[in-house]
Amino acid sequence: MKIERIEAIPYAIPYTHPLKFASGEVTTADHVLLRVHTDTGLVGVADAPPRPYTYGETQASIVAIVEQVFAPQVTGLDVLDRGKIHAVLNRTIHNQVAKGALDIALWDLMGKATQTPVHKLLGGYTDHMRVSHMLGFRPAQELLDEALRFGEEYGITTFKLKVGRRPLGLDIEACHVLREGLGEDVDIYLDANRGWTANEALEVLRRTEGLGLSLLEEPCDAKEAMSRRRLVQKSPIPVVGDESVPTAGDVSRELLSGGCNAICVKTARSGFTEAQQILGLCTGLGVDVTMGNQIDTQIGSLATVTFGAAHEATSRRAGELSNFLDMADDLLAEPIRIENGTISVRDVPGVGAAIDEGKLAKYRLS
Ligand code: MUC
Ligand code: MG
Repeated sequence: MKIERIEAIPYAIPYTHPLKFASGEVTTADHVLLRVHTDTGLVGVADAPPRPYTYGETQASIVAIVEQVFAPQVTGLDVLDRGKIHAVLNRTIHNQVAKGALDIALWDLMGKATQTPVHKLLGGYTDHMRVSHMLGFRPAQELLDEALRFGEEYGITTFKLKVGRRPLGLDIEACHVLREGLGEDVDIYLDANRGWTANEALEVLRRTEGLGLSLLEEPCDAKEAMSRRRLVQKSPIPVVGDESVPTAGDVSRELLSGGCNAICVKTARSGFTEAQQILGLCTGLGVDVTMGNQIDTQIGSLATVTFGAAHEATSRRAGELSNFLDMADDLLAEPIRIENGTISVRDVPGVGAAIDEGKLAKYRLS
C-alpha cells in the first residue's frame, strides 16, 4: 500500500464561544485537513490544528511543509514502512503538528487496510474515556455557571481551569468560587500556559491550599530551569509539562532536569507513534500522564480518545475531549456524542473520522 499523494486542505470554522488562555485566544478553528491517498484507493484522514503561540506553526506553514517538503519525500513509500517514513520526516526539525497529523493518517490507513479499529491496534485497553472540559479566561461566576452547565448537560465532573493571569488574585478567586460551587467531588486542575513565573506559581499554590486542586500544568516557561525545579520540589501536587514536552526527547529532558513530574500527552503534536514513545518513557519512570487537548475539532478529539482509551495509563484520568462543543460546526459526518461524561471510541476500521464532504466544501479555503 503505497502513498500516492497527500492533500493539505486549509479550512476555517468559527467558534461560538472563543477560548482565551495565557498564551493566546482561539476564535476560529483555522485548521488543516490532511488526506493521505494510497495506490489501493484507501485514504487516511487527520486534522492539524496550528498553534503559533505554542509551536510556531501556522495554517499556511502546515500546508507549505506538507506540500513542499513532506509529500515529495514520502510519496511512493509503503504505508507500513513507518520507520522509514518517520526517519525521512525527522530530517526536518520541529513542525510537530504537521508530522503528528501525518502519523495519525498513516495509522488510520493501517486500520482501514486491516479492517481493524485503531484503538485495538494501539492497545485496546478500553473503549471509552471520561471527559475533562477546559474553561478559558472569564469572570469567576461565569466559569462556575459554565462548569455547572457542562456537569448537568454532559455529566462532566473534571475541569481544567485556564490560569496564568495577573494579578494572581483573579485566578485564585476563580479557584475558590469553582471549588465552593462544584463541591469536593469534582476534579479541578490548572493550566497556566507559561503565564506566571515559577515563584508566582508557588504563591498561587500557597493561596489555593486546601482546595484540593489536582494538577498544575505548565506554570512558567521551561527556560526558567532553576526556579521551575524549585517549584516542582515544593509543589504538593504534580507539575505537568505540556508545551515544554512535544517530543520524547523533550519529555526526558524535562523529567531528568526536574522541570516537571507529570506529562501531558497530545496526539495533535505527537501523532500516535511518538505519543506511544512518550507514554512508554513515562510508564517506565512511574510518571503520571494526562491526555491533553490542542483545542481540537471532533476529528482531533476522536484521535485523542482513540489513543487514550487504548492504554491503561492514559485512560486513568479524564481526557480533555470536549472543546469542540464551542465550535459553530465541524467536518465529521457522524458527530461525537458525550454521554454520562464519557466519549466512546469508534468500532470501525481506522480512527473513524469520516468527513462530511458538503461541510468540507463549505468551510475549505482553497
Ligand atoms: C493546553 O493544554 O494548553 C492551549 C494552547 C495550546 O497549545 O493548547 C491549548 C490547551
Ligand atoms: Mg496545556
